[in-house]
Amino acid sequence: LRTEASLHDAFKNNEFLLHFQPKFNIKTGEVVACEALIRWKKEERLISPMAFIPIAEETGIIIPIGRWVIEEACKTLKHWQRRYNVALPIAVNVASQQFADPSLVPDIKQLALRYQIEPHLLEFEITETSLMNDIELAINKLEQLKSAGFSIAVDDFGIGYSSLSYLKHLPITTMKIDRCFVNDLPHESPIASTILMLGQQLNLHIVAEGIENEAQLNWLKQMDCEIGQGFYYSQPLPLDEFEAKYIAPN
Ligand code: G
Ligand code: G
Ligand code: MN
Ligand code: NA
Repeated sequence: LRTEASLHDAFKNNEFLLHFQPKFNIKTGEVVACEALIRWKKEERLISPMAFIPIAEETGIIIPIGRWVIEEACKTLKHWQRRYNVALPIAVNVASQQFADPSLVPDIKQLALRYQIEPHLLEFEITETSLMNDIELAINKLEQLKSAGFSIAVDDFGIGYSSLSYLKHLPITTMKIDRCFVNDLPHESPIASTILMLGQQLNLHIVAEGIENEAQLNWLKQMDCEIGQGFYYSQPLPLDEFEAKYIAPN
């Protein structure tokens, strides 16, 4: 039962973990970053965030869980640096309610300081809808994060209700094209190509998410889309598998 009480227990009992999905430079095929994705390990079974993040948001427990995700990402960055001398950026997802929390920015700065993380190695993925809830507040928070050196991606771009006129005022570094538009490629391409052009004009890094086949990848490559992520490249992987494949391959 995924109630608030069971989420509290899961948190207390350390039942959450992160999987990592690589992001690739589409042109060169190199791994350039990764996204951390939370999982709940309950009696040897992995529960998808789709089954508990909405409840965590409703009940507010998303705040400590989200903070745990950021701290875990910091620990992982530190571990990669110390053990392998590798600096691969990690992106974490920030829920709407977490983004609205006044302690988010100070918490992030404190964690980065405590773990001595170069801020550009941490990226925050925030959905278009969270940003548009309160645009003035969003601009203010993003400015604090960006001036401290963190990277910011608009997640699931194109499916929210973002007003294009505000986009240029948002201090973001990256735009992630929602996977539903990638899914339509290569035959149905007007939205993907429009988002790509928009991102290129705004000088943003662009990530196409949800790449599942070669035809989609080829279309994106031909359109000079910079970064790709999806099952065609790799599923999200447990830390040890991710490290063996992408951090310290031999
Ligand atoms: O990992 P998966 O593809 O099953 O994720 C499903 C959804 O859960 C996605 O929308 C993803 O953004 C979200 N999600 C995954 N990990 C986190 C997390 O740590 N925090 C938040 N807020 N959402 C997450
Ligand atoms: O919303 P967000 O972009 O954070 O979504 C991350 C989710 O997308 C994770 O649940 C991850 O498992 C999923 N995902 C990653 N690559 C693919 C893909 O190629 N196809 C589909 N359908 N989902 C994907
Ligand atoms: Mn994401
Ligand atoms: Na997304």
